[in-house]
Amino acid sequence: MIDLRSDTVTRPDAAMRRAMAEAEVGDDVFGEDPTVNLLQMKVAELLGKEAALFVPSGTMGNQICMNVHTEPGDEIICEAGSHVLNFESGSMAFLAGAQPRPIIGRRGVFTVEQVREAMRAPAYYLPRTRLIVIENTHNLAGGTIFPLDEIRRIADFARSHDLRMHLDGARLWNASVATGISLNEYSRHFDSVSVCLSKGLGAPVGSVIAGSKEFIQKAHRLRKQLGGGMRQVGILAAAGIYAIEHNLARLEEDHRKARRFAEIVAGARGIRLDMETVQTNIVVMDIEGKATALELLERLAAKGVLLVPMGAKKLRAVTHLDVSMQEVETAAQIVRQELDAL
Ligand code: TLP
Repeated sequence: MIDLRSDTVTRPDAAMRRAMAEAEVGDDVFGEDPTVNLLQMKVAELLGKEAALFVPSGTMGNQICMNVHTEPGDEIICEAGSHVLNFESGSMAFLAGAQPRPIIGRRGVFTVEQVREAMRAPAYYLPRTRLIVIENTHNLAGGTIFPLDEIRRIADFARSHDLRMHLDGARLWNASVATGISLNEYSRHFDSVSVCLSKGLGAPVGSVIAGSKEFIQKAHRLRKQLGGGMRQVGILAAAGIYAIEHNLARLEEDHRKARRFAEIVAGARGIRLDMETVQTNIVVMDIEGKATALELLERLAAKGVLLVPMGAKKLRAVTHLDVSMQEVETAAQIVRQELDAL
C-alpha cells in the first residue's frame, strides 16, 4: 500500500527508536522528566517564546490555548476551513465555551480588512471578539502558507484592539522550510503557538505549545484538568527532539514529492486541482462529475493507494518521510488512471 492519507502515518525508524530507548526519564507531573524539559526548552527557543509545554496532541494544544485566551461567550475569529473549527469535534464550543466567527479566506488566507469587518463593536449585547487563530500551513486549503506580511498586519490590528493571536502551527515547520522564514519570525506575532511533532517530522506522538511564562503556567494547569498530565514521557519527548534535529530540513523533499504528485494528477479528466495551493506537502483536489470521494477512494485502495476524503467530492494526498518519490509517482499515475476511467 502507498499510504498518502496523512503525514501522521509515519513509523519511527530504528535511530528514532534508539533515541527513545536511551532517553533519561522522570515523573513529568512533578516536572522531573529531563528529556521533556529539554524538548520544551528547545521548542521555546526555536519559537522565541519564554516557555513551552509538551501536550499529547495538536488538538489538545489548540484547545488549551483557545481556552486560556478566552472566556465563555467570547468570539474567536478563524478561517472557515480551519482545523480548530472543522476537525476538533466541536471542542472550541465544548471546552472553551467560545463561538467561532469564521472568515472565508482565499486558499486559507484571510486579510486584515476581513478581520476588521469580523470584529464586533463593543456592546454588552454582542459577543466579545477575543482571539484570532491563524493556521499555517492551512490543511484543508492544501498546505498553503499564510504570508508573513499579512500576519504582521493582522497582528498590528490585534495589538491595537486588545485581541490575542494564536497560531495553529501543526505544520509551521513546512511553512518555514518552504519559505526560508524562520519559525521565530512567524511565531513572534502570536501570543501562543502550537506545533506538532507527529506530522511531517515523523515522531509517533506529541505537540508543543509555547507562549509567555504566565500563559504556559495557565496552560499547565489546564492540561492537568483535561487529564493530560503525563509521567515518564521522556521516551516520547526524545522522539520529538530526534525529529526536530534530523527530520526538519528534509521536509523540502516532501514538498518536491507533493509537487510531482500534483503535476501528474492535474492532467487527469474530472479533477479540479489548483496548482497554486501546492506549496508544501499537501495536495487537495475536487472531483468533477458524478463520482464521490468515497467511491474513488475505494477504487484507489483496491489498486494499492490510500488517500483521505476531505468532503463529499474532495480528496487529499499528503507526502511524508515514509514514501519515496517513486512511490508517489506510481500513486499519482494510479489516481490519474482511475480518474480518466470514471
Ligand atoms: N490533522 C490531521 C487530521 O485531523 C485531519 C491530518 O491528518 O492532517 N491542526 C492542524 C492544521 C492539523 O492538520 C491537525 C491534524 C491538528 C491541528 C490536530 O492534531 P492532532 O491530530 O495531533 O490532534
